[in-house]
Amino acid sequence: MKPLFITLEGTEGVGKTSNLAYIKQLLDEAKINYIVTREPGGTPLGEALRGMLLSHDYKGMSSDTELLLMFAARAEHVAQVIKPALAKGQWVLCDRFTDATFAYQGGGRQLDMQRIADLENWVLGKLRPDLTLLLDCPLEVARARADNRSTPDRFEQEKDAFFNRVRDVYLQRAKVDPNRIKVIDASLELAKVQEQIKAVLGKDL
Ligand code: Z5A
Repeated sequence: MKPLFITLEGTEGVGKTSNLAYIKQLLDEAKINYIVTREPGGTPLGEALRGMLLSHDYKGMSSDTELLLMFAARAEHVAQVIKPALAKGQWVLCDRFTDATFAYQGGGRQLDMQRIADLENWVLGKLRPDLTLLLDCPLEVARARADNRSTPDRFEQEKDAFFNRVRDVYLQRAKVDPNRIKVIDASLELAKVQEQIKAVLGKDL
């Protein structure tokens, strides 16, 4: 079977980390050989860039710089981790990928979507996720969950309007590409969210 490249997306606090553990369990049960990784990050250089991207030390970072750092981290990640894993037959489970750039830098920061698409083509070539699980829930629900956690990072301090634009772009992308992007209602209790994930992933396991 062709190894799958699966990504997990959604606004902050929507439950990606919580559900990643469940997806790993499903893949283990199906005896799939896989790696788990994340963006921004996934390589030593990518993790260093992640530190800069999330840090309040760079509060005034321009949106173009932010976009280019996301893609610099991604270029390294794709070359060093994602493509080699897929070539070895390993599935790749990635916490956020390029849909996040369209949503956060395109929607949130309102950068030109075509410019992001050009960078996507340049950095990824033909590589695209096979399946994207978009965990979606209203902002108030995700915010209430995220608010229980530690100090907000540079993105988490953005205002509601920013996150509403992020969510809108994610949902628009799912509408345009429903075969790849599966919307999961993440406002429900965890067990119900997991049922939906199993229903989607079950087809490939
Ligand atoms: N970013 C970007 O701008 N452009 C890009 O191209 C990329 C990323 C790739 C870091 O991402 C930031 O990078 C991100 C976008 C930007 N910033 N933001 N915002 P990240 O993925 O590392 O950060 P995050 O979105 O804040 O994810 P997170 O902190 O890992 O949150 P989460 O994984 O979605 O949520 P969680 O930790 O699993 O759950 C939050 C809480 O809710 C926790 O207490 C859970 O126990 C609880 N929870 C989860 N599910 C449920 C349900 N169903 N019911 C009740 N409670 C629940």
